[in-house]
Amino acid sequence: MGASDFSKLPHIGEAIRRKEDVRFLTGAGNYTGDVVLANQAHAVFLRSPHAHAAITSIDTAAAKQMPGVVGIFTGADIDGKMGGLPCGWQINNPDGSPMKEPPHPILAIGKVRYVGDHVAMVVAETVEQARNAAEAIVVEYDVLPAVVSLVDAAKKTGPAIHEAAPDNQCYKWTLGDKAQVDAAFEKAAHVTKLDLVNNRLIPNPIEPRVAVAGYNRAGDEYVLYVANQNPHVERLLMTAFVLGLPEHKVRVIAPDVGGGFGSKIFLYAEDVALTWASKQLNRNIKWTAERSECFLSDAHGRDHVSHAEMAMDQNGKFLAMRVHTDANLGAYLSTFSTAVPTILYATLLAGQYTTPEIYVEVDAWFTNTAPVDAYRGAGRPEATYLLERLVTRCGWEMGLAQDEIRRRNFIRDWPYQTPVALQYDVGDYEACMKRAQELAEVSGFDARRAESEKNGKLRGIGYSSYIEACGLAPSNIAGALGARAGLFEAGEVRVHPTGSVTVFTGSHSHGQGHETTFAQVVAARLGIPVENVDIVHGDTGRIPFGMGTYGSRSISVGGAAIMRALDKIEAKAKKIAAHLMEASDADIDFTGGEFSVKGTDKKIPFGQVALTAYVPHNYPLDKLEPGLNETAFYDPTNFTYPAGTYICEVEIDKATGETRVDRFTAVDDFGTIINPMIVEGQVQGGIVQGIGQALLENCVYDNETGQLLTGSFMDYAMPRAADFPDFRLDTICTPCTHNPLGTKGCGEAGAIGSPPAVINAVLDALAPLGVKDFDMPATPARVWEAMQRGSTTP
Ligand code: MCN
Repeated sequence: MGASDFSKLPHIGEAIRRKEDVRFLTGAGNYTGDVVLANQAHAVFLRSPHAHAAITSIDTAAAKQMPGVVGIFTGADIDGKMGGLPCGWQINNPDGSPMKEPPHPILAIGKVRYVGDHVAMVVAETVEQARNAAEAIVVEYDVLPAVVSLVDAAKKTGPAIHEAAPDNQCYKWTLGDKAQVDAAFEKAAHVTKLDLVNNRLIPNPIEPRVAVAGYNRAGDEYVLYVANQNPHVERLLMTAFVLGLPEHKVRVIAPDVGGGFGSKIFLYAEDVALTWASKQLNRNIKWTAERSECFLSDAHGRDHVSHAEMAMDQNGKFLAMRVHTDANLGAYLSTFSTAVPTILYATLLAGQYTTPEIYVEVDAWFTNTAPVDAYRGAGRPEATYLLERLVTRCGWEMGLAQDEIRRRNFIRDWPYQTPVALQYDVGDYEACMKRAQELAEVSGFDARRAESEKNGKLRGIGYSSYIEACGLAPSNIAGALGARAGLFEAGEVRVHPTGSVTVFTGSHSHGQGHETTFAQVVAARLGIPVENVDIVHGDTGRIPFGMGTYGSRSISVGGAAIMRALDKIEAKAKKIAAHLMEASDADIDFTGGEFSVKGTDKKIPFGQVALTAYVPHNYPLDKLEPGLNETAFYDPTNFTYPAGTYICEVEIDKATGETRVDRFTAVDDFGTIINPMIVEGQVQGGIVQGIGQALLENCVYDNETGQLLTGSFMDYAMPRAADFPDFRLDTICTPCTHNPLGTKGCGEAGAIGSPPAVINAVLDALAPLGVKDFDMPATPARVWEAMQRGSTTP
């Protein structure tokens, strides 16, 4: 079935309430924290108090004698018994040499490299006993100078964090033709330059990381319950790269998960240590991160310092762009860390514009900070922030309004091959911006600004026209760009004899509502009620295979795999229907849940075919197997390219610098929409996270000691509902041309598009004071300080 026919089916585009919410809202969710295994012990991790130190000795003797202690493990106990945590993406330097890939031990061996690094694991009968014993471990450290900030790392003067990377550089990576870009700059009528920082963020999902590992001696089998976004990948990495176990001996279950935002994609040391120790101690073991451990040791996000330049002709038409970015990878390579500032970032720097030449250079550095990896948007927010700040500044310098500079450079022909490796299939950027301007009531802005002025406030308006590559998959593209695994998705559709359906998907839902939207897809195709479809996810023991959820890929890749399985179901069901109605397979139509014979009034319902599949009394069994159960894998040919224009209006208190978002408008193109209510929720959540980065959130380490200064919610400000106006949201639709649903991902758009809209608005408000530059977050203190320094900024 083609995307166009699919979009017209009942249930598609219907704002059905989330099926899963009944269980979540009535306290019936089943999270890893709810899992209690028999004979369960508890683990606590002793973490490094230093950013960089040699471990001179560890004495666990007294701790081992503490009440309730079952076992204590240090780096020495695991050394040689397992591998380190793997990195899933290979990046090469311009000369073809591979990136530096130092070992990432499960428990520190000889040295600690960030505050929070794992020094020992204590297992005891209770959490309190484990904590007491951890405090009794005596560790002697020889404290070393630390390299904390990106700026310091890039100077290459700091102490080496890893032997394998003596100058702390992991890789240099380039994209584009430097000579051609430089030549284009020579011919430019005007060059706009911009320095900017993309602030470091801490993910903070509501549910902390948590895991329960179990070992069954009878079958020499393991089970790991874990708050994770991609259980099959977790199992693959853990068994193949770290523990050397046969994959089928480990079952990974990610039950209900209370948010991840990317931070639960990765294989973490705790998951491996627990699984391994469960066999050593022949005990089931549970670990739950405390909130302060989440701050210290969940992989952080962003942390770029960049310089960007745009060359233009006299009309503001973009001729070429040049970008240099320093990216912080933290102390070790987390699972997807190396792909974030490269493939997921630089390839999006064309944005919505026809810039013919782009050259990007990325230097990636190790520092004595927590590992940095994908966080909602992963590389694409960093690209959008840079580009949309730069474009707005180009407009200001050329005397062009924010919409005009964009309009003059929008891509209008599809498919469009960018100079940075991607081919956009379809879009309508002008229509998005036009609708956003209507919804934002842009024409009334001057009057609103005058009104604000009367009240002692500055008002500014900011635009951001983002694009993202999501539906992260195409294995052929990802493989060519360095992925060490395929990025397809799998799905199984099991039609039961009574006509109800269970779907097993490799996608994982941790807040995105898959149990509803995937059921809508299946119900629409089979013409059955949505209630008759159950979605199973997050269990390697029940689902054929899966690559999990990230990069807004689930509906477009996981949903498409289910569509493929449904194609097979339909083909087989038609054979059964043909047999029942004594017609030929080719004469059978299937619409609205009924099979009919073309040109006749013969018809039978789907339920009758489902029953017959399992009661095949008069079947030609030599030609048709019983059962109606199909599995499919789907690997798309391209990414999907959602895009949109966001318009933000802020009001700034002149006396205090307090910035309030007064209006926020977002118009997105997600192609065909399965459930507009769920999509709206996704967009709202993303915008809140993006505005959080722009106004409030900032991860700060002490630059000397490497101590995390924003290690609690007292110091790390999360956005709250009261910080926001009602958002003005709408969508346009240009269906994706290459997946059978016509969908484009929506799960990250809000977080990608919103930060530059907010900061462009802040700068617009501050422009009368001469402020030209500003880095996130726009806290009152920073805005006030910018107002004081005014035109002294570069
Ligand atoms: N959808 C739709 N029509 C479309 C596109 C999507 O109805 N055209 C629906 C989908 O069926 C799905 C939801 O919207 O129910 C999101 O779909 P999609 O864009 O495919 O994104 P994923 O399901 O793959 O989710 C991943 C994305 C990412 S990468 C992050 S990070 C993120 C996000 O989703 N983390 C979240 N949203 C989150 N929401 C919650 N509550 N918690 C998180 O941790």
